[in-house]
Amino acid sequence: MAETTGPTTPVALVEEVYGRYPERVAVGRRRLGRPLTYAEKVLFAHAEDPHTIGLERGVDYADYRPDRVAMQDATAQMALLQFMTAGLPRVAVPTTVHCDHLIQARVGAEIDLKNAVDANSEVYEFLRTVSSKYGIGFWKPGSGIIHQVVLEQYAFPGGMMLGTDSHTPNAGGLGMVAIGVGGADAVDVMAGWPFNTKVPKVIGVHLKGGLSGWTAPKDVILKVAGILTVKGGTGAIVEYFGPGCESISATGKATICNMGAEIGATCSMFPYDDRSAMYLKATEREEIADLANEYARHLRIDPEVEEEPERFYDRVVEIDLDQLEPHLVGPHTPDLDRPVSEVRGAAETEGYPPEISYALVGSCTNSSYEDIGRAAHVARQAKTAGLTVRSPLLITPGSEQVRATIERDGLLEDLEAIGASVLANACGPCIGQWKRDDIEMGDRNTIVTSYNRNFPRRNDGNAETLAFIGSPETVVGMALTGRIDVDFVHDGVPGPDGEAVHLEPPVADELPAKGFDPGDAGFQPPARDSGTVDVVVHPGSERLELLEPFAAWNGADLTGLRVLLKAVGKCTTDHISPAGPWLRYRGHLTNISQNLFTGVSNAFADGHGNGVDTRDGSVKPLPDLAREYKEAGIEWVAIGDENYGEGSSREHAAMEPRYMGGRAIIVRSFARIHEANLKKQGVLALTLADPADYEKFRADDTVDVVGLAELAPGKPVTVVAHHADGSRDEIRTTHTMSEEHIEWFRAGSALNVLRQQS
Ligand code: MIC
Ligand code: SF4
Repeated sequence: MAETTGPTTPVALVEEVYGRYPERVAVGRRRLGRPLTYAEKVLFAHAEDPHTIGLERGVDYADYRPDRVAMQDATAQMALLQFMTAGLPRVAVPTTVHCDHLIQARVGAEIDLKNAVDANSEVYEFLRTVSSKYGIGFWKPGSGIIHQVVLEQYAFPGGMMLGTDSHTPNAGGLGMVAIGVGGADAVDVMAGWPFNTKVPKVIGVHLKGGLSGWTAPKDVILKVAGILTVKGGTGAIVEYFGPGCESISATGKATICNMGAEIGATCSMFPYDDRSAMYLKATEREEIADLANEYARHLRIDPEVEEEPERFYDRVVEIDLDQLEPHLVGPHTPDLDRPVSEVRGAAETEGYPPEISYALVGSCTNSSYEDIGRAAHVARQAKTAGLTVRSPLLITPGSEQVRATIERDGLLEDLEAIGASVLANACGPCIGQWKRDDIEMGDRNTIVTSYNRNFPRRNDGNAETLAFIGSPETVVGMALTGRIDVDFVHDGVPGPDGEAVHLEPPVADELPAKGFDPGDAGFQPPARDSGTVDVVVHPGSERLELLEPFAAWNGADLTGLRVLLKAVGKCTTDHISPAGPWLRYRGHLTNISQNLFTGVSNAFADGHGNGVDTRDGSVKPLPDLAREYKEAGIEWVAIGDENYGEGSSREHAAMEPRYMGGRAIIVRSFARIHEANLKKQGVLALTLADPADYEKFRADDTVDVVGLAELAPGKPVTVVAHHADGSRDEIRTTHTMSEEHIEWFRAGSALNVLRQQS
């Protein structure tokens, strides 16, 4: 049991983990009869039992023991409300909470932070006390974005962690298996249970050559996203290898791993190298670097794998960094990739508004010292040439440590000198926490960001905002031209006198020469005596609500279910349970359920978020329809398309349907975290055996899900759609439920099982 959770990973923990490597890696090699990828070594080192753990990648389920758990404020509320009901005294593994998602960008860092503290005081107080009581470390608002803080303080090569945020894989930049999960998965581990998941496949990305010029780490992942697409990484760990790795800083590697979430990967990771050691030293973890050096041969792939990658990876992708150009992806999806040099043509053909209304640098994926340094180098050159930004430029530093350091080193000043504004150390516009006054809802406009997501409505709630993603230096270059149809890399930036100004490729220190300035760090350790801490959830609160258990399965087949909706095309968690203003209700299931499916395009009703009440044919907002069905005791299913639930780890997207009477979600394919979240909440997550059967569901069907008494791993489930004209279709679906997952369905949710057993 964890003593207590501190502000950094104790060396003893790392030592204990490394101590297991030699024997466990040997067991892995022996059992598999072959050399190992790096991901496999980390997984064997964290297996519940390396001698019996399932071996078949993409097939077997396995139990792992992660070293730590991290949660951000928007997901921690629901996770901790669940943990509280388990009746346990303390968390069983080191765990931290980070306050970053609830800060709205409006005026600038200081005022925005103060406003957030006022506006969210009830939630912050809940998170602070609940953390203190259960042995969890608490990072207060303003301390930074979870993934940056984790990289700076907690990540270590060869470790394994879970985080209730899909960009948790950021820590893969330091060689960690860091997996984004829903709150219920985190609750298991905090409760002392293993993390159960399918043994991941392993995709190898072979990096040849080296990064240089305008090409940044971001461009590597934008390219990979273009190759693998938003579902190409599903069920797989993406492991980078080859000589190109050493040309990328640790924080650059983290950028690449962070955005691996956008291709659906379980996580991404880089091998341990000198750049990792440098980063560990710069962040005052020299002892961990020394230990990692001692175990270095385990913290990378076996040499045989490097020689013949095709034999050992499920798929190999090759990227020649010498040839890689700066890229820009979007709009609306992170896998629509183009070199910056081709954006002009695309803007003309596709009719994207060429003027950039805003340029934004930062977010958990691109806000390191090096990122800001490269952006600042571009800014300095621009200033010398007499340029200022032609589009407003907003900067969000990733952590208080980065902010204090870039301020001390004058980098913020460089950016401000060309007209940039600095926002609080938080997610801000990346998660729709952005109050823009320059446009009306519905105005079509273009923004460029160095963020990781660009789904419609994501940043400002406006479906007509087209968001493009590039590296920080690309975003600053574009802010200078103010247009996406100017190739600033090759053609330069129009200068004050009309002559083109040619900017030199950015150069910056990857780590601060004078060391990091911690700033006002903001860590609060948990109480030693939890008995002294009261956790208050006010009964009438609109922000927090204690959870009632979902009802257990009554043993009968599900019959007469209505089809609440049939989602057409992309249906991300931002469509199912949008963020932005709704982040306010992340601790209140009843209130947040009023956003259910509001972003979805439904085959049966026009616009977004509408559905047909099959009782009288009227069209109404989906949350209202779901609530009316619930009140009338009518249960329902939702039908989805490919990669349903892509995006966030927010389990609200699974809890809300469950709470509102949804019993099954039937789709062409699922995104990993969302499928796991549905199963945890006792919702049947069913995949159409024949994707064409999607067409068979009609608005006025009633649906049965039959044979549930014989529900078994690997056994298809029959869904019967009864059409209004009296005809019917029997549709075969598959599922990924193990015995344990079936138990959750029967009990009503995984939490109900935990409650019974604890
Ligand atoms: C996101 O980037 O979408 C978020 C907001 O960080 C989410 C978590 C959440 O919805 O709270 C994620 O990526 O998991
Ligand atoms: Fe925050 Fe955006 Fe990163 Fe999500 S992707 S953790 S919202 S900065």
